[in-house]
Amino acid sequence: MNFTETLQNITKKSLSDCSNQELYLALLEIVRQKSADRIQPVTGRKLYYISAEFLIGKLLSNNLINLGLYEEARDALAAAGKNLSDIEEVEPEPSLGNGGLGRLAACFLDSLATLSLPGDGVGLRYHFGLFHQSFENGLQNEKPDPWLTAHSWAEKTDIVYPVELAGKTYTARLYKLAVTGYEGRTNTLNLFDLDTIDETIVKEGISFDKTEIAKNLTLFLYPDDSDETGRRLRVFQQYLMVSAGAQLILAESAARGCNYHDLADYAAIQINDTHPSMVIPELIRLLEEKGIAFEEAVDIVTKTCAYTNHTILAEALEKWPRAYLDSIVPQLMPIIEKLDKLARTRTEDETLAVIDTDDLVHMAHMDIHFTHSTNGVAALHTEILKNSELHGFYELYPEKFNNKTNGITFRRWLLECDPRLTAVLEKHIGSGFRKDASELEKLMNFADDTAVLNELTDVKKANKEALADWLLHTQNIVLNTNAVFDIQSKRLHEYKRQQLNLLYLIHTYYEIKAGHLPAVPLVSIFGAKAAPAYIIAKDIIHALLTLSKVVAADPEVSKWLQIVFIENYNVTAAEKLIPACDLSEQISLASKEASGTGNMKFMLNGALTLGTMDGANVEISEQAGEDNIYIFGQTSDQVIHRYAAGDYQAIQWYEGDPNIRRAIDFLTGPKMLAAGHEENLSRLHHELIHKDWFQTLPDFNAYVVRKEQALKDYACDPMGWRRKCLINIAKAGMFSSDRTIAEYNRDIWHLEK
Ligand code: DL6
Repeated sequence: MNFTETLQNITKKSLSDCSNQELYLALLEIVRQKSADRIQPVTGRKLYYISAEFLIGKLLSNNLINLGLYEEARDALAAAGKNLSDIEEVEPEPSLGNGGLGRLAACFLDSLATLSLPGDGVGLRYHFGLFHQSFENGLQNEKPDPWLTAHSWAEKTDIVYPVELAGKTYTARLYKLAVTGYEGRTNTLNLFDLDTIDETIVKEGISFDKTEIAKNLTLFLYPDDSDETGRRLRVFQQYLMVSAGAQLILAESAARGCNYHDLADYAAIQINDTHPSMVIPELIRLLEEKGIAFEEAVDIVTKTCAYTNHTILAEALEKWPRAYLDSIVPQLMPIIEKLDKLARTRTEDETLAVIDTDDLVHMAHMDIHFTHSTNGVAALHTEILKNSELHGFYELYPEKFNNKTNGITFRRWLLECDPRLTAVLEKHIGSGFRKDASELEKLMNFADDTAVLNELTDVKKANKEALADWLLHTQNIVLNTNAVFDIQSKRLHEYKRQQLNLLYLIHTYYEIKAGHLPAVPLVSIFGAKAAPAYIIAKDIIHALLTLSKVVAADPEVSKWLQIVFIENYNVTAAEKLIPACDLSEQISLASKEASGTGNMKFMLNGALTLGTMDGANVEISEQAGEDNIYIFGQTSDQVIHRYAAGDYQAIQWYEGDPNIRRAIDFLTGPKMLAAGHEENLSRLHHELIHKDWFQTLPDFNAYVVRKEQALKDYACDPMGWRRKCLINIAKAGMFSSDRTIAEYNRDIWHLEK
C-alpha cells in the first residue's frame, strides 16, 4: 500500500476531500502504528530521565522525519492539493517546559531513541504547560495554554500508583507518549496525572485556588511561587512525580527480574536539576518497605542515581523549608534526617549539610552526597562548579564530578526547521550528517566556493522571507527583509541581559538621530516570556515594547531600525526564528549561563554569535575559531572577582559615562513616558542605576563596539560574512545531542544498544 492509500484507508475518503484536522488525525494514527513497530525489549540497564520539564514541541513533523515518512507524507498530501505545514497548524504545541532545561530533556529523549539506547522520560502531564503570552497595552498578559485534546499524543494507561500527600492518598495515573528515534528504537515519555484535575477552577488569567490539590495538582507547569501556597504546590507536584516515577521504575525493573538489591543493574536514574531530587529518599523509603536495610538502600540508590546541575544562580538551587516537607511528605522527613546525619559523618563542613541551621533542606546537597555522579552542562560551567560554587563538594568527592556539554537534536533543529539549508548541505556533503553530525565538517571544503556561499545566502534570504510571512499572518508584523536580522530569543531574565540589548537600541536611536547611520538597517527581534511574578523582567519587556513604538513612530529612525517583540515565544516560534537569523545574541553575564542551547541552534542554522565568554559560547568559539564569532565583555573570572570584592556600583558607571547615562535616562524621558507606563519605566531606570546585579553597565561599551563591527562586516563584506556562517555550520557537529548522550552513556549510564 502506498502512503496515499494508507491515509485513505484511515480517512475513508479521498485526501482532497479531507479537512486538515482529519488528515492530522490520520497521520497521527500512522505515526502511532509505525512507532509501536519499533518498540524493542530492554536488555541490561534502562535509563529513567526524571524531569519536571519536557519541552517537546509539536511532534507530527518530528515523528514523520524520525520514522522516515516525511517526504512520502509531504508528497502524498501535495498531490491531493494539501500542505503538510498547514496540517501541522492543527496540532497544539505541548509547552511542557520553561526553556533550555526542558528542551534539553526533549532533545535527549530524541537522541536516546536515535542511538537505540533504552531510555525513558518520567515527568508530569501538566494540563496547561507554560502560560500563553500576549501583550496588551505594552504589558505581558498570561493565559492558560491548553494542549490536551481528545487525540493527544500522550495515551492513557491503566497503570496507577498511590501517592501519599499531606496524609491523604491520591492516585497517579500513567500516560505514555511514544518517543521515536531517527532510524532508531521507540522509547517512552511517562507522564503522570490525577484523574480528578478540574480545569474549570482556573479563573482570571492563570490564577486558581492553589489549595485544592486533587483539582489543581497538575494544572500548570511551575505554579507561581511568589506566595507560600504556590511554593508548597511545587513540593506537592515534585513528590507526585518522583513517587509515581519511583514506583514505576521498581515495578518495571522487578518485571525484568530485579530483586531490588541489584536495582543498579536494571535502572539508571538521571535527576534533571533539583526538581526530582526527592526521588532519592523516596526510593530509599520504598526499598526499606521491601525489607532492605537503610544503609544498603542508600548504597543502591547512590549507585543508581546521577545528578545534573543546570545553574549556579542561588535562587534556582532549591532549598525547601523543613516545615513544608514535614507537612507534605512526612514519610520522607525521617529518611532525609538520616541522610543529613550520614552526610555529616563524611564532612564537618556545615555548608555541605543536607539540612542547614535554618532548617532548610538543600536538594542539590542531597543529590551530590547520595548519587554517584554530578555533572555540569558546559566545560566552563563544570569548572565554575568545581572551583567555586560547589568547591567543598568537589574536594569531598572529586571522582563524582564530570562535564557533559549540552547538545541539540539535529533532526528538529536542522532537518525539520531548516529544510532549505538541509537540501543545500545534502547536495554538497551527502546525508551522513543526519546520523553522524561530525560529517558537517565536510562543508569546510566549500569555504571558498562562491557558488556554495551564494546558495547559503539564498537560503538565508528565503528563511527571512518565510519568517516575515509567518509574522505578518500570525501577529500582523511587517518585517524589512533587506535588513540584518538580529535575534535574542530565550527566557526573560536579568542575567541573560535583554536590558543590555535594550540600552544598545536606545544608543542606536540617538546615533541615527545624530546622523550617524548604521552600516545596514537593523531588525532586532526578541522572543521571551517573563515568569509571572518577576517584576523587573516584565519591566524589561515593557521597555522594549515601548521603545519599539517610539522607533516605529519616528520615520527618520524607522528606516534604519525596527524592534519586534514577538508574542508567545515557544518551540514553534523558535523553529521559525532560528533559520532566519543573521546575528545570534548570547550576551549573558559571563559565569551565569550554565550552557545555553539556543546558541547552538543558531550556530547550526548559519547565524553568527555575538556573545560573552559564557556557558557553551566558550566551546562555540573554540569550534568556530575566534575570527568567526563576535566575543565581547568581561570574563567569568573578572565577574566572579567583582562579585567577591562586593564593590560594584552601577551608579559610578552611570555617572562616569555619558553614553550610558544618555541611554538609561531615555527610559524615563518624555518620548518613552508618552508611549509607555511611568511605573514600569521608572522602576527599571532605578534598578539599572542602583542595583544592576548582573553588571550590564561594565559591558555596555564593549558590546556596542563588537555589535557595530558585526553589522559592518555584514554590510561591507557579504562574502566574508557568509564564509564565517559556513564555518559555523561546518563546526557545529560537536553540539549534536547524540554526542552528549553518547558521553552520558559512556561515563554514567552504561546502557546496552
Ligand atoms: O542545561 C540546560 C539549560 C542551560 O542551557 C541553561 O544555560 C540553564 O540556564 C538552564 N537551567 C535552568 C535551571 N534554572 N535556572 N536558571 O533552567 O539549563
